Order: sequence, then structure tokens, then C-alpha cells
Amino acid sequence: MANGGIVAGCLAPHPPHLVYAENPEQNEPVSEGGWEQLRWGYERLRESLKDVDYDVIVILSPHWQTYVGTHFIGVEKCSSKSVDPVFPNLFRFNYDLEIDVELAQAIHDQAKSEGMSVKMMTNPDFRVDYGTIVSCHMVRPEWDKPIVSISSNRSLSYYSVEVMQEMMIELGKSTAKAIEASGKKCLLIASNSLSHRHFVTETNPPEDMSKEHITSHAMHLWDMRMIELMREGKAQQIINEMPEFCEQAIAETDGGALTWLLAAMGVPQEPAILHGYGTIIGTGNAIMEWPCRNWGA
Ligand code: 2X7
Ligand code: FE2
Repeated sequence: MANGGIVAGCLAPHPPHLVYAENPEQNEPVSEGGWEQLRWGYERLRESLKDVDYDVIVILSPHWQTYVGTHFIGVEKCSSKSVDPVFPNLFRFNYDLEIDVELAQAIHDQAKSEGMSVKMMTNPDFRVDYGTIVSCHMVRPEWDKPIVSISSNRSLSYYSVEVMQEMMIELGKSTAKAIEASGKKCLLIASNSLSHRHFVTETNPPEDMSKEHITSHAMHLWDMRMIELMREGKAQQIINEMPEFCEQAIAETDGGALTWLLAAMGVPQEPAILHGYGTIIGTGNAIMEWPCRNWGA
């Protein structure tokens, strides 16, 4: 990979339950485990990436929501405590991470030159969202790579899922161009669940797996359909079906992360690897990898 490039694209969901269940030293609450199917899936993803050489993780999270344009963290060091607003009992995580501001700026500039509304976020007290932190931790718990953190510009709130997807396709293309020009090897992460209808009460303890299941058969069918399309290399069909998926499965892909990822990888016809699937408080979550590094130039 003489020029920069994408070594792999990952769908890496971020429910805070996964970090809670792992009991890393950075997280205050203590658990008895739980959600093993998914955590073993992350283990398989980490194993698959363990000998892959890359410089930076580029991640888009639906929990950093911006309403005027796409924002990029433009501060080199971010350190604070991240508390999940809905699950403060599960996730109070002390983070200390490094941002690749140079690459963030390059993606920003490329997107701007294509006419997109973009902004560098330069507030040194900015609190990094839990979606970014959970996915990065589960993919690379060593925290030894800088990241580029990209917001989810909620154009669906002003327009529609269709407009949102169009913009994410443009952002994905700009991301790929900027990465290529940077000379850096990048791991891309779309941080989101699939079907996103969840239970409204929590079990006691939250890690009681006898109560964990998908909220409905319809959600299960949608999740399985999306996973099969990914495994069959049908990225264009996923993009085509995205509006219906978002609407009918209340899917967290509405934040644009998966569409951005697929576009950045050039809407691949190569199959994705399924590392794991499981439900969390009723939502559907798949851990997928597109091993772009093996596809040839
Ligand atoms: O952010 C999340 C999520 N996407 C799914 C399930 C539970 C909690 O948080
Ligand atoms: Fe989420």
C-alpha cells in the first residue's frame, strides 16, 4: 500500500453494555459479564486485525450529533470522563485519547472542496461521545492508535433519510480521497447497531442474559437480511434498501455511519466477514469486517 489506504472497514456497535461487561479499569461500574456472543465476536475481530499494520482509526458515531454540517474533532488530546446519559449505571469511563488532527483536517478540507458543510471542532473541553469511545475500546482496547472522530450530521431531521444517505456517500468519497493523499493506512469504523427498537425497562442485574432477546421477529428478519447482504458483497443493495431499513427497523444506520463506510470503501462487491451478532436490551448488533487490505490495488 504505497499510497494511503483503508486496511479494513468495520461495523462495530457501541452499546455501553459491552464495555461494562468487560470490566476494563477505565470504567467505574463493575459487572458479572454478559453479552458474551458479541464480546466473543469482538475478540474474533481483534484477532483478525492483530497483525494488520495501520496508523489511525477513522470513526463516525451517531451519538455525536451535529445539525449544521459534519464536524471533526480538531484537538490533539482529549481526556475526560464519558458518562452514558441513558445508562450512567453502566458506563462512566475515564478516557485519554489522541486525535490525528492532520488527517481530520485533510478529510474536512476535501469534503469542503466538494461543497459539503463541514467544521473543525476546536473546543479543548469537548466531551467525546460514548459511541466513539465504546467502539474504539472494543476494537483496540490498547488505545495506542490516534483516531479521527467524525460527527453524524443529522440532515434526516431537516430533510429525509434519502438526503442523509446522499450526503454520507459524498462524505465517504471525500474520506477515501483524503486518506489516499495522506499516505496513511487507516482502519474505518461505522459505530452503530442494526435494528434499534429497545426495551424500556432494565433487568436486575442488567447482565441477566435470561432476559436478553430481540424485541420482535420483524427486527430479527431485518437484521438477518442486512447481514446476508453484507456477507454476499451487496453493498449497493444495502444502500438502496437503507431508507426502508431505517424506517421499519428504527435502525441506527439512520446516523449515516454504515453508508459513509460503504461509500469510503467504494461500495464493495467483496463479502464482509461476520464476526458476531447479538442483541443488547433488545437491539440487533452485528460485528462485521471488510478486509480491504486483501482485495488488491
Ligand atoms: O447506544 C446504544 C445503542 N445503540 C443500543 C443499545 C443500547 C444502548 O445504547
Ligand atoms: Fe447507539
